[in-house]
Amino acid sequence: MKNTDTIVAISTANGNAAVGIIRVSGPKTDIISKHFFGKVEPRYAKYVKIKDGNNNVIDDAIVIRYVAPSSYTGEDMLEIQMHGNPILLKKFQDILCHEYCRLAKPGEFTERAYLNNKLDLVQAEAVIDLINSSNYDASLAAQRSLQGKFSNTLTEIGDKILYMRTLLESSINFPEDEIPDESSKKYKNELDSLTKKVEYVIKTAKHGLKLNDQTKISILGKPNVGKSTLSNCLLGEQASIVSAIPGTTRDIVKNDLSLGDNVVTLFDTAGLRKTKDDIESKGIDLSIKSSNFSDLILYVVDDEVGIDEIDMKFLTSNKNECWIIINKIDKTGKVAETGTYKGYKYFNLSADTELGVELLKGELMSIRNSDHEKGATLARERHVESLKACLKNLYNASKYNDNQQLDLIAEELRRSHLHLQNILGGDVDEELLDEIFSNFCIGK
Ligand SMILES: Nc1nc2c(ncn2[C@@H]2O[C@H](COP(=O)(O)OP(=O)(O)OP(=O)(O)O)[C@@H](O)[C@H]2O)c(=O)[nH]1
Ligand SMILES: [Mg+2]
Repeated sequence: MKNTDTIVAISTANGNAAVGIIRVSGPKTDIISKHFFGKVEPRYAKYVKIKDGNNNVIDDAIVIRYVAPSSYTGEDMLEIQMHGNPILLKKFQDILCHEYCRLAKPGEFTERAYLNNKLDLVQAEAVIDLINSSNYDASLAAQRSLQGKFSNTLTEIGDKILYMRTLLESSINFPEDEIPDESSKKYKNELDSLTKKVEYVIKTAKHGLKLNDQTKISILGKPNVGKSTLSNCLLGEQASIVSAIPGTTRDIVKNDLSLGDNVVTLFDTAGLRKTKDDIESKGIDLSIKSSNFSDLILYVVDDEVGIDEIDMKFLTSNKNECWIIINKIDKTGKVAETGTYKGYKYFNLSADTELGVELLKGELMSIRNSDHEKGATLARERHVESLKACLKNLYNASKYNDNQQLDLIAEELRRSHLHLQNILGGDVDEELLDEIFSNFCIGK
């Protein structure tokens, strides 16, 4: 697709910084380059002076010229690296807009890259996911999608479907060459392997959907066991009030906790007990709610009291992962250690003296690592929906294969292929494209 407009945008974040970058893309790039910077060799950094209409030097800058199709957008492009002052950047952008360009819409550079076949739609989505990823693992997963890992998987499945369609076409056109039972068996094997593959991709895509969610960790337990002391200790600040009076924490205290490369949300909650106090009881309701939406519960007990039936009842009734924190070992003299108790990971520690807390932190840091090892890719709801639709067609195809209705199998396969193509951007409508690219920042 040819774009007649030349677009410009400040691609760096707003604010004062060492460097600020203006990007230009489109057919007038060459004219702009010659007019403002003289001869610029493609892909060489050239030091230039930028002037306004009155010949005042606005800034000195580095300019890089890219020639179509070897650029991000696939068009002629310029990247002008100025000093990172928004006033200077805006001034030069205005000068360019006055005669040569219009301001780019959000994501328009990437949209042009997509329209010029530099990226498929999954990769374009991965660009924004990479920029917005909320943790390191999510950024790695987005990068894998950007490199084409997810797209390649979809293309491989699509190729297999196409191969099956050609087999079917020949069976339909030359039925005399076929032995019905044998071909039905052959198609069954192909369809089974395709269905398994798509089921697996849906599973990993659903997993990828969650990667961008910040992990939620709640600290729960009876009153006075040291939940707030543990929360403060992990955060390294006095975020919650600590006191020897049971029932101190009434509300949920929510904070961001940095764990290595990741940030998780930590919730300190009201101690669980039966109470007639209306406010405390509302707080306890919130504690229970937080235990339901958390990815991990740190269930704290006081080592002087030990784990009783009420604690076990909470642990066994909870469907989310729970680790038991046996706190206050400075009083009981136990050693700091971790192990398993009745199937639950436990940690002996003292939140007050911080004995054993490093051990817990170390384990908390590794809670996302499994995603990283699996080589996960980021996914979106629309991917999962299309994959499910593709799977439904494959199930239907298997059903028709049982009755040897070859033309109906072929039709189901055609539809399943379309759903896969839509994920990659095959036949998507403009509304969807607008929705995807409008979530980008300007200049990307
Ligand atoms: N000796 C010792 N005391 C602790 C430890 N952790 C907490 N405490 C004390 O236990 C008391 C209760 O601590 P909190 O952190 O307020 O307990 P909590 O579980 O948040 O209590 P509620 O908010 O009332 O549910 C305070 O006096 C703390 O100083 C510990 O590891 N060792
Ligand atoms: Mg508390």
